[in-house]
Amino acid sequence: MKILLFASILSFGLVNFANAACGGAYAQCGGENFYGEKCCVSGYKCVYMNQWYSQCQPGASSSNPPSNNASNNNNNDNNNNNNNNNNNNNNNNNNNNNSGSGSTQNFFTNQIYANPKFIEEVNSSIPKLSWDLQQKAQKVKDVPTAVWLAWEGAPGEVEQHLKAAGSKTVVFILYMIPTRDCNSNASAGGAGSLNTYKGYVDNISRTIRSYPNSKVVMVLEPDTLGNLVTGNSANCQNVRQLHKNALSYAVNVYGAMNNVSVYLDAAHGKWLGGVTDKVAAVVKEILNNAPNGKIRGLSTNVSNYQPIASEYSYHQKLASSLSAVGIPNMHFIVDTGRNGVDVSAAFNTSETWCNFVGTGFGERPRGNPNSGMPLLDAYMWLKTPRESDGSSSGSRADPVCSRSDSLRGAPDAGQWFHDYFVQLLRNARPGF
Ligand SMILES: *[C@@H]1O[C@H](CO)[C@@H](O)[C@H](O)[C@H]1NC(C)=O
Ligand SMILES: *[C@@H]1O[C@H](CO)[C@@H](O)[C@H](O)[C@H]1NC(C)=O
Ligand SMILES: *[C@@H]1O[C@H](CO)[C@@H](O)[C@H](O)[C@H]1NC(C)=O
Ligand SMILES: *[C@@H]1O[C@H](CO)[C@@H](O)[C@H](O)[C@H]1NC(C)=O
Ligand SMILES: *[C@@H]1O[C@H](CO)[C@@H](O)[C@H](O)[C@H]1NC(C)=O
Ligand SMILES: *[C@@H]1O[C@H](CO)[C@@H](O)[C@H](O)[C@H]1NC(C)=O
Ligand SMILES: *[C@@H]1O[C@H](CO)[C@@H](O)[C@H](O)[C@H]1NC(C)=O
Ligand SMILES: CC(=O)N[C@H]1CO[C@H](CO)[C@@H](O)[C@@H]1O
Repeated sequence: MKILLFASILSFGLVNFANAACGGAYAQCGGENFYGEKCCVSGYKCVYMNQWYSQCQPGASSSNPPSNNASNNNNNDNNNNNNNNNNNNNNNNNNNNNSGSGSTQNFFTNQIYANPKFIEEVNSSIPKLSWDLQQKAQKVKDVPTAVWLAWEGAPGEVEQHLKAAGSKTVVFILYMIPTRDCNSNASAGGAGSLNTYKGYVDNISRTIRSYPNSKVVMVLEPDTLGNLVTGNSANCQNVRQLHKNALSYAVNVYGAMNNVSVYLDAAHGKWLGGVTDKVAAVVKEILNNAPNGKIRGLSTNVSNYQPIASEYSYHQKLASSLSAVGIPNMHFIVDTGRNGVDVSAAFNTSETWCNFVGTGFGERPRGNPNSGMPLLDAYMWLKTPRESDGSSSGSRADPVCSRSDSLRGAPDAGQWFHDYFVQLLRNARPGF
């Protein structure tokens, strides 16, 4: 791990220094704690994005570093630093809502790219199955699943997916925020620092820009919004500002791109359904600090098991809380990878999340799946089913994974879990 991390820092260095003194396309050129060159190569100008970041964007070059209090941003000041639930229903300030320049299209109505890694994993399970299940598993290989960008080498994998996808929509899930999963241990990790995280975000955006005909959905940071709203552990409390800054940064970059539709992950209804006003306040804060970026909406139920109807009522509540703070027209995507069987009645606590027993594959991914649920952009298999949520043994053991409602024998989070795949396949609704 250490060696890989070092290698990735080194290659950022090379990218930056290869262009001599001034920043190249979309490089950072200013912001608090930025000590690099505050100028851009010819053909680019240094554009102020927020207090932490200015970026070299196409345009007449300028030798002046951007001011840290650019006039188009100073209306944000009094909103950023108070958390006193002020209601902004009458706020007409265009910088204070979801007003960046990026895409707000529903890219799920396009054909969706199937991640070859999932196909390989299914392939690896097929020889161990009965003939009957083998036939079903062959069909599972056609189902599109999201591509997780969740380790230090992941930015380097983006290009191969964009190339392979052609005109299909690629769904990425960025899961690299520093001190990820602050409330538990199973998925702990993420970028080593906010600056490293920004480097990942920039690197990925640079690659996407070099495929201008691609269509990309970017789901940002499962669990983070949930932990920002309800994470009471000291671990989570200590990183609240860091997490908000990281999300703002990512929204500001991806949410300004034409061919990227951004969804912030909003956990699931059982977790946040009772506090949608608090979720909306945090989303507003994040968007306020991302003046160039806009989001298409929010994703929910990633890696969880809530039934669609109950998630949809969460979507409706969340949409109206967001509207009330000046963020209208939000859309939603829901993870249906593992919700074929409604196991919610069997949940003893809302903390259940690990390799739950009795589940099955759910609805197949598609855009505008239900005319009765107009806020819903898509069903999507976001969590790669059936990769483990976590394990009950080893150095990353999590107590939740040893509960009697978690399937035995799980490997560490993210590893292929054959027995769970078999369970999902047997219990799939609709069946294969
Ligand atoms: C940055 O992006 C390039 C592709 O543009 C990739 O080859 C490289 O590995 C990436 N570096 C890191 C540290 O992610
Ligand atoms: C901030 O803006 C004011 C007014 O435009 C200007 O006088 C001041 O120098 C600026 N401060 C910085 C740090 O750029
Ligand atoms: C999966 O297996 C099939 C048949 O064995 C093979 O043709 C295909 O290339 C494999 N796909 C991947 C992604 O490994
Ligand atoms: C995570 O691991 C640390 C160190 O082993 C332990 O102190 C802590 O209680 C664990 N947290 C959870 C939520 O399991
Ligand atoms: C921002 O929100 C206000 C009302 O809250 C609305 O009038 C305005 O059109 C919005 N701006 C954009 C660009 O969506
Ligand atoms: C959420 O996930 C669970 C389990 O994967 C599934 O049963 C449920 O239907 C999903 N909810 C929605 C709205 O898709
Ligand atoms: C959940 O609660 C039921 C009844 O209260 C109990 O029988 C069951 O063992 C519990 N399951 C777990 C995993 O704790
Ligand atoms: C679907 C879509 O929005 N495509 C756009 C991708 O970006 C290029 C250039 O940035 C535009 O020309 C496309 O219209």
